[in-house]
Amino acid sequence: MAVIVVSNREPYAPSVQDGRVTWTPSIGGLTSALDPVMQREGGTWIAWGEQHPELGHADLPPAAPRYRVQRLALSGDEVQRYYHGFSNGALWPVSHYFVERAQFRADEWAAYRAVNARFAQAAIDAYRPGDLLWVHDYQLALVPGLLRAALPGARIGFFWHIPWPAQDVFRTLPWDRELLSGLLGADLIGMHTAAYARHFQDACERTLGIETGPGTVAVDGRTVRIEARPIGIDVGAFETLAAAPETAERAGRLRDNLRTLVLLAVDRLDYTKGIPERLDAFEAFLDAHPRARGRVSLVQIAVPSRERVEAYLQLRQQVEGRVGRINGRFSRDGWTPVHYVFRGLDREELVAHYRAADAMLVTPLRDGLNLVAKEFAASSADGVLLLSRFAGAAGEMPGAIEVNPYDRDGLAERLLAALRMPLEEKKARLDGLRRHLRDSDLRTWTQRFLHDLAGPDLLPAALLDL
Ligand code: ADQ
Repeated sequence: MAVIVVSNREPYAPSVQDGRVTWTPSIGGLTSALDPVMQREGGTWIAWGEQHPELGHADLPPAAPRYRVQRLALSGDEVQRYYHGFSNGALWPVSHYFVERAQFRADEWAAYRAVNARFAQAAIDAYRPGDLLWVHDYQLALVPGLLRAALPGARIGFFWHIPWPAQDVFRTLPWDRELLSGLLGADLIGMHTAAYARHFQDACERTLGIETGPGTVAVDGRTVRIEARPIGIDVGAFETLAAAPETAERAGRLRDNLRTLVLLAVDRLDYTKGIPERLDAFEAFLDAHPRARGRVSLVQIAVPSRERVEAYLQLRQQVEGRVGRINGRFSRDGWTPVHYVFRGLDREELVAHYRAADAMLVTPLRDGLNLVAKEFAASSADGVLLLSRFAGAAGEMPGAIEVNPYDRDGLAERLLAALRMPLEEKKARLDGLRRHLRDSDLRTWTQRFLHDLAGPDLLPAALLDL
């Protein structure tokens, strides 16, 4: 028995120099969650080979291969319509409640269907009876249905990493029935929160007219389970890195350079993350509290994302415009209020930033979960987490200060409260957050999902002691 993972993004990305190929782990939650399982279990990971698609497959990890990555080469047209088009131009905005940004185009929907069929076929080719199939995320919603049609007895799991919106928003999608039916090919569907799972069941009842029970949907004589299973992080890895002397040194250097209290924000540059709104709140804070000028700085790290989509180009201009305006208005005596970094950081640098921050601003307008909030809580020694009530993680993290990203002045006041919080309270809040993070660690999350998908009889022994 083996595990077959199907995801849009691949776990390692290749680079080629002088004819030699180097594979580097991809940044993000999915690789760190699933790579250890694949290394234990062996199997196949099917993904889009974005860079060097001519490398059709790879046995990974490079030093001691344990599983195969089957890389699909997508044509420029497929990437444009399936990925930038339907996935990121329709399904992403609707799922995050940005209906007015969504564009519904029949040709993009057709490409989405065709590419989903290609992913499904690759999984069917790799499948051997008894294997577990685990499909990920909104780019591949039709894959479970296609797998079910070809492999009626297979065990198929699906995890949806972004919000599932309320039914009145979901039904703006012209192809709502097809998407739901596709997902219902799975045996077990995981979402980050109970509210998303409820919305999904609502959609099954109201769009498809299907009967649902507590956490279940009955379809074609099968029972599909819908469950809230918020993803965890590798708490141990973050704690170890956070405690390393080199990290303390780096964090110290960052603080020495800034010589102020440090507010930190780390996001993909995405309109769902509330970056312009956060900058506006910081400006309101500086306007309202002249004594903070020269004493507080905001470090905004933004990873470039989806740069071929027009909305993301506009967002970049909005963000850079605001950074320029705030710095133009307030900089003085060698103090710059906003430090803007437009690139990804490696793990060591990232944790040093978490360590250096007095307060972390995680203020998305909408977010499936938000891993940055968890990573900060695992890494910080005495910082405060401000967390948007619209992030899926908010329900799990009562030790954070809850904020409303739409309330500029309210957010500005919360910033002040965070910076004034007594040390004992900060530590007590972080302790509470860490206890929760350890109980719902990434490995537990992965293990439980596969355990419940396989059922006790089929469960491979190696999964028990991951
Ligand atoms: P994302 O929208 O990408 O994920 P998030 O959950 O915050 O959002 O994960 C981002 C990851 O990238 C984190 O591990 C973070 O450390 C890393 N990252 C972000 N900025 C970085 C930077 N500048 N440099 C280096 N690393 C950076 C989607 C959903 C989320 C959901 C996850 C997991 O949108 O809601 O939490 O999947 O399911």
